[in-house]
Order: sequence, then structure tokens, then C-alpha cells
Amino acid sequence: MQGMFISVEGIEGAGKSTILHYIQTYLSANHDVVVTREPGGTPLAEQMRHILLHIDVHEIMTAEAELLLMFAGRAQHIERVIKPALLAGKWVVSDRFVDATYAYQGGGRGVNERWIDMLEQWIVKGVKPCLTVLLDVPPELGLARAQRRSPQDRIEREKVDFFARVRESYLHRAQAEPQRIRVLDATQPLDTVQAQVRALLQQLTAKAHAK
Ligand code: T5A
Repeated sequence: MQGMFISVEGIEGAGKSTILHYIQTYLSANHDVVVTREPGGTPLAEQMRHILLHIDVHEIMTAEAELLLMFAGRAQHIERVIKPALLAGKWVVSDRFVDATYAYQGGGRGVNERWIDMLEQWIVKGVKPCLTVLLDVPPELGLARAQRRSPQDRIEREKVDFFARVRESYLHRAQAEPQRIRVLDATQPLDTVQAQVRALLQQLTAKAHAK
């Protein structure tokens, strides 16, 4: 595929949306950029997002149902948005992608990674970000930021321990793939984080031009 794929990850309130906007502005000067998100990214996948985050029924969603809904939306998102954009040479920037499933459903909910691996092989088929910016914050800080910004959704109502496991799982993945997943200390002031993101984007654009 000709375009470049970037994902931004982190727990609630890490600053993903803020940094995504920064990346979009930075890259748009020289590239055709598609900004998208998971869960969501297509009309159908956005409806699944609504079920995942906002539906309020007197029935607890099982970890397996949550996992499958994440991948159902992702199947639409990859086929309808990500692949066509990459094939057209565009730069795709996604607010979360598969790493989030390993972190939340794997680390947070305790789903065996074997099932996530299996779904990844079936649905994602090797579509992978060339750069993943992991914004790292302690859960207490991230949740406080997120709560100041908007009312809690279904997943945000989980306890701090859940987000501590999610964070650990993200950091564990970053250790396994340090070239792709770049961890930034997102407790720093926003302009410091933005400067670090800019440096990563400069490296990536230099690499893309050298191809
Ligand atoms: N999910 C998703 C799964 O469980 N499995 C999956 O496979 C996938 C794909 C999605 C939910 O779905 C789950 C994870 C999530 O629970 P979401 O909307 O994508 O939800 O994610 P949220 O984490 O809920 O998004 P938030 O909007 O809460 O957090 P952001 O985007 O990380 O934070 P942002 O940019 O909105 O910033 C929050 C506040 O902090 C400030 C901002 O100005 C804002 O007010 N801020 C900073 N303040 C000081 N210093 C900084 N460096 C700052 N950066 C941002």
C-alpha cells in the first residue's frame, strides 16, 4: 500500500484527540490526510460504537461480546476507509486501532490474547500502523482530565485498577515493538508533547520520501 498509517493510543484522557488534531494540521500541509477513529470510522461502525459506549440496558455486556463488536466495527473500518485511503496514497491517522483491543479487552478484561490474535489474523490481515504514538499517563490523571471534559461512557465507568491494567498492557506491547510504538510521557505540558510528536512525524516523512 502506498499511503502511511499512523495510530494514536493511550488510556482515557491521555490527550489522543488533542494530539490527533495536531498531527492532522501538521501533515495536511504536505499530504492528503484522512483522520478516523475506533471504535467507529464508518456510519455502521459508528452505530456499533454507540452500542459499545453509550447503550444503557439492564444487562452486562460480556467481554466476548465487547471484543467481537470491536472487531465487527474494525472489519467495516478497514475495508471501507483505511485500505481505500492507503491504496490512494493518503495518510491515515486513527484515534486507536488494534493495540487498543489488546490493551482493553486483553489487559483490562482478561480475554486470552490467543482469541485476539486469531481475530486480528482474520480481520486485519496485516494492515498495521507504521507509527503508533502511545501517550502514557497514570490512570488517575487521565481519568481526571477525561471527567473534566465530558460525562463518563460505559467503559470510563470502570475502576482505576482496570485502567492500570490497560496501561500496563500498552507499555508491554511498546516494549515488544519499540520501533513502531513510541511512548511519550503525556503528563508533560501539551506543547512539550506536541514537539515530541513533531519530531516523530519528521522522521516518518523523511523515511517516506526516501522510499
Ligand atoms: N476501546 C477502543 C476498547 O476497549 N477496545 C478497542 O479495541 C478500541 C478501539 C473509546 C473507548 O473504547 C475503548 C477505549 C475507550 O474506552 P475514545 O473516545 O476513543 O473511547 O477514547 P477516550 O479515551 O474516551 O477519549 P478521551 O477523549 O477521553 O481521551 P483523549 O482523546 O485521550 O484526551 P483528549 O485529547 O480529549 O484530552 C482530554 C483533556 O485533557 C487535556 C485536553 O485539553 C482535554 O481537556 N489535555 C492535556 N492537559 C494537560 N496536558 C496535556 N499534555 C494534555 N493533553 C490533553
